[in-house]
Amino acid sequence: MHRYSEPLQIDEVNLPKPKGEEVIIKVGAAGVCHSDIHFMHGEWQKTLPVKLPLTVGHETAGYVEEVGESVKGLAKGDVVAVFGGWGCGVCINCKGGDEQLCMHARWPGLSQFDGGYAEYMHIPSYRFLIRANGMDPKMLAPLTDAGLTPYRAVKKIRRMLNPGSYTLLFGVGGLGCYAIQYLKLMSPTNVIAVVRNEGKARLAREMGADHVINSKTEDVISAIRKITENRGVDVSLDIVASRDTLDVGFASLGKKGTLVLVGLMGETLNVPIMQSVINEHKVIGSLWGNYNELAEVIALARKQKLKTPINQFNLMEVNKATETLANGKIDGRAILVP
Ligand code: FEH
Ligand code: ZN
Ligand code: ZN
Repeated sequence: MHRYSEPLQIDEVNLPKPKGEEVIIKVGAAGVCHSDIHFMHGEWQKTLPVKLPLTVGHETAGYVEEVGESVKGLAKGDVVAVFGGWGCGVCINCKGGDEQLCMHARWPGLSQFDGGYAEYMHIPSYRFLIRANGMDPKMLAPLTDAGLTPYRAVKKIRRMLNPGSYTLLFGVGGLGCYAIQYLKLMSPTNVIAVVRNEGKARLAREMGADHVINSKTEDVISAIRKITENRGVDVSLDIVASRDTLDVGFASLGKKGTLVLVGLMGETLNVPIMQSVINEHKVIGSLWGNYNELAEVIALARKQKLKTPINQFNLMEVNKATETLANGKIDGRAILVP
């Protein structure tokens, strides 16, 4: 990435020799995330200031290529998932196990560290890798972000759910496909997925949604009222978080309902004070996931419990992949394979 809002360039760049805890991996697959699109368009220059050029990509898996002399437990050829929440290891959040919330976060592909849109990737420490021999990097890479992010969010709210509860989901893209599966695997809730076209409706049903509402052909709020017999939903899990999904999601919350913010499309949330106080609403932000949660997601996938709908592009087609995603034409998760 040389300049914001311009196509990415394919460059030959130097690869450092790994020393100490460092590892070089051969990239097997790199997922393409909506956050990459926001980032590449310069929408986050203030929040995530970086010096360009930079290699993008924070959702990577591959094979150990070369290790530094202090690396433990990894050997050339091992299949590894890259935990992308690279933290300092010593701040209160890192020590608390939530490295993705590090006070000095150094996320690959979103900070001064080059990411996975490449043939090889330099990992500053083997502590950021999870060995997953026997798994295919093409299925593993999406788990490190699209799979991990909704997993953390569902873990935050699953104890609020019971067999009669309803969970509203906005966004049946890469993350939403996993969100539906986790909600059905980890809770007894009824999932209502809101989609914008028949392709996503089919995908939502395939992933296990109990109800699907097409916002292009139905009034979402009245459809939710009908499904929940006017009780409203217990949770609105918003993987999009745009102005209209937030407004509809909030309007659909029942008594003691919880809005979970995961998506980054919008900028602000309008909270109707009276409605939120008398109904005791909660709003929870959820960011990415931590190292242990990624290990749990990989364990789930290893037991073949997760479907991973992927769209494979060759690394050289990176601009076609990012454009297809930006135009909303990817069902599931797009991955780049060198
Ligand atoms: C990227 C940048 C900022 C916030 C969140 C993200 C996610 O895509 C990481 O999963
Ligand atoms: Zn992401
Ligand atoms: Zn830290």
